[in-house]
Amino acid sequence: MIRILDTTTHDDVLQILRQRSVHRDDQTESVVKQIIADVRQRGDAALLENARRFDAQGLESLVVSEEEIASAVVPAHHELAIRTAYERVLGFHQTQLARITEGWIGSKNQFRWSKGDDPGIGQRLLPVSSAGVYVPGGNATYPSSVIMNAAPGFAANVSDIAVTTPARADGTLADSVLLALRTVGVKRAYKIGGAAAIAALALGTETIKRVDKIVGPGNRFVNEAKHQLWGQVGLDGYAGPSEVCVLADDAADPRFAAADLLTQIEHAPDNAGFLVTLSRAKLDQILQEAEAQLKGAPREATMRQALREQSLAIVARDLTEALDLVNEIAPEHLTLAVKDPAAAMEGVQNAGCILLGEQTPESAGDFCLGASHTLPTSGAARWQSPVNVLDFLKLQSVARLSSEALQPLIPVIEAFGEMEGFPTHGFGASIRRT
Ligand code: HSO
Ligand code: ZN
Repeated sequence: MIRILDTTTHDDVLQILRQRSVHRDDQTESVVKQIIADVRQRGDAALLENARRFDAQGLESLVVSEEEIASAVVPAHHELAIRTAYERVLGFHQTQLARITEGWIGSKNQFRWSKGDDPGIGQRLLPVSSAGVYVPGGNATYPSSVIMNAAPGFAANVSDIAVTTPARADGTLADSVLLALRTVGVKRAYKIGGAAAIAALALGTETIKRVDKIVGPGNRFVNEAKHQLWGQVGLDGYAGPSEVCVLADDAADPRFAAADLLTQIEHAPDNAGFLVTLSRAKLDQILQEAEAQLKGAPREATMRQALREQSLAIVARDLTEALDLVNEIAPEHLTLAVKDPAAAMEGVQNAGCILLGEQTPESAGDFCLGASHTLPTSGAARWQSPVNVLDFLKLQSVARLSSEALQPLIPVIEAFGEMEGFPTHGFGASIRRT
């Protein structure tokens, strides 16, 4: 059911893993190009047409009304879960902001540090004015994604956060999504999905004010739209189909390892599970257990397809080689089901979220640990971070020199002016010589 690789052919395995990359194709590219051009030209009319075609035939308005948000009702335990997750995610990112700005001057939405007399030479850190959050819809409902993308933005003190998400076929949003919007405190929300939503947030329409930064996971259309709108708006990076890599040594409990492997491929058939073990016997045990857990699961067909088409199981010779493979995979989620997970983590260079030990289920990361579940996928963990407060903040460089501080720099500026053939640059300094 899953392709099994053996690292006696180490280089071949590496070659297979290195083929992983962000998905792009010509057809998606041209469809998305048209959608963006249409939104640019016709604004709301294009959005409504798009939403009626793909999501809700009878959709009347793109706007999620205040009444809709205010009147959402969910069972008490769902409400408690949403509140718990929100508080944990907000708290996690508020702590991150406090850590980052320790020793800086200022608070809330203006921080700065400088070397020399204030302001001297230093940096300012401030939130972007507005952000847009994309929440996927389609074959699932994602209240958690409202929390995981908007709460870090509020923790960064962005005052204007807009959310877009596709409506259901009857034109409504799920109560759980509405309640998440209410809990997090989102004031602007729109019923539009896919590439059109990203175009609307980036370019603005009559109804949707454009934002400075967009975050949130999405399908290939969403990611292609982000790619094409680069330079028009700030973007978080690539967060596509979900993945998990479970690294299990011989002591790992196969029931837990199998459960974590299957969790992530429940989303869609293009999701991937990677299993790396240190022996064939452990690999077989875990796969046998996975088979048992799969049988009769509500999304069994999806999971089987993901296992067959996207997933890999690999037997490594030892932990060092296993960690090498993990770093090649650069998985979105990494479960370390090994005797000493903290020591193993020291060898992990590339992974979006590392889940240590047997009592840290992958799904805790998806829903309520505190860190955002919007993570780099498809190998982007080599360079990209999870969504976090820094996505909503920007730095400015600031400088104020005194005459004494400037004087020794004048020959430097003049010299560069000479080297680069820009005498006027040099003169800007020479004119201030005392
Ligand atoms: N696994 C997804 C997040 C998610 N799972 C939302 C369930 N709902 C990306 O980390
Ligand atoms: Zn998930």
